[in-house]
Amino acid sequence: MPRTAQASLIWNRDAETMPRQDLERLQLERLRATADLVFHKVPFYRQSFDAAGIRPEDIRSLGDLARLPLTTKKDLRDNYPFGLLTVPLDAIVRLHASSGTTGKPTVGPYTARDLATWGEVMARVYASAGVTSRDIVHNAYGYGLFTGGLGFHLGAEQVGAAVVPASGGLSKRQVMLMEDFGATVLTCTPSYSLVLAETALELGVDVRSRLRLRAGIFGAEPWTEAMRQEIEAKLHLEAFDTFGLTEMIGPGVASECPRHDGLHIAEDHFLPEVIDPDSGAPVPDGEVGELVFTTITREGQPLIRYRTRDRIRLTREPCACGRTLARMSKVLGRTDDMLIIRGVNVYPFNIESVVLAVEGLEPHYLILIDRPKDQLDEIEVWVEASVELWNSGEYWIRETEKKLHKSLADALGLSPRVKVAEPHSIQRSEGKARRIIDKRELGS
Ligand code: DLL
Repeated sequence: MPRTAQASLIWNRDAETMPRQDLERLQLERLRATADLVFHKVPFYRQSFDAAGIRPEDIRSLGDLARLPLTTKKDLRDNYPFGLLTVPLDAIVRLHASSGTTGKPTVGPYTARDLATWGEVMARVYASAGVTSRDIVHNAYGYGLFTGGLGFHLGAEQVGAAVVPASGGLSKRQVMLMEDFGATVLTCTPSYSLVLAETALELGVDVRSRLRLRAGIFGAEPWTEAMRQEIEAKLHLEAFDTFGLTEMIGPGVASECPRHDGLHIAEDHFLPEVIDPDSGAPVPDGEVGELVFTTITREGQPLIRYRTRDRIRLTREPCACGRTLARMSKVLGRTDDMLIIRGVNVYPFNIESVVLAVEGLEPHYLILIDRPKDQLDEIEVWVEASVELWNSGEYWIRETEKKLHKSLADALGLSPRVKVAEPHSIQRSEGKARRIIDKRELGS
């Protein structure tokens, strides 16, 4: 059994356990103030409110939220870099950005008050994983423009923990520091946590006896329950899922409590909705749809009904932990990462669960999509063998390939090519893992 986190704490009991009625009253008040602010300060929003035929004073209930215009990533790009600010630049004290794979990055500007909000919501993330001033937090999220490093840094300081600003990379050194400093909490992407586990193994550092990790707070990329089990077993800690995006504030938007039954959304700051990505119509609680957020306390760059493209389910049932805040499911993929292979819809997220259920395989995999000239699309899944499987010889490797093929074919409804690859042959990532190579996009 992995070590478990300390008893969970509730950082801001008033906010996190507020009766729903009171919460909704607060949300409405803050929504109205935000709508008023953007309408009067941001030309883009004045135009889009006008086009939708709504004015801030028309918002009388939370139900009116659906009448407001949606904001998309394209709108952010069109107003790059500072077109959506509500304050003059001299009130901005920090600028983050997310590295778009194409074109300009998405900008995250903060006023001093926005930074204070970030510290508050990040403190909640740590507290719900049981982190206190007695902890040593090894923070291996990347420091820099990415919000992961500095966001987790800020929150650790807020709860009074000792934070080690390790950032990503130099994994051997990281293992040494975790051992020498006695880190009790690890924060990084789930894929990088596996790199650290693997590095410890290589160095002969026994995770159980020589490291003191108790909790890990992992996010910034999708990961399955099967991956959680792998990480908990390999690092001997309790793994918490944590969610956020640059456009909202960075990490701190939603995070798990020890029930691990959904991620509590800091709903007093970020108002969630779930919509049908095609029609834009609201989707009832419990059903999968696209997550949409409105910031209701941001000062520098508030966003109205921002389409995250993340697919989730929402529940507003109170949690056994005492929090009344709505919970989102793990991210089940993105509306833009669905692959269509020979007409079949394939979500990469589903591939991970299948891969990890096959014995002898490691949680390192790659999905390759190709369209050979004048032929149909092909999908190929490569997964690394464990050292034991690799050493057991050709026969067992082929048998495992057959099993993998059958499980994937059953789950996906099409017949992928599979390859059980040599240990350590798939490139590791220090931040967000890139597991899909779509050669169709590369025009080959
Ligand atoms: O990834 C912020 C963050 C840092 C979150 C550290 C958690 C921990 P961006 O780089 O703007 O911000 O990417 C945001 O990453 O829309 C999701 O698609 C994905 N994402 C973030 N957290 C999770 C998660 C940060 N826990 C985008 N599970 C989001 C799945 C996640 N996907």
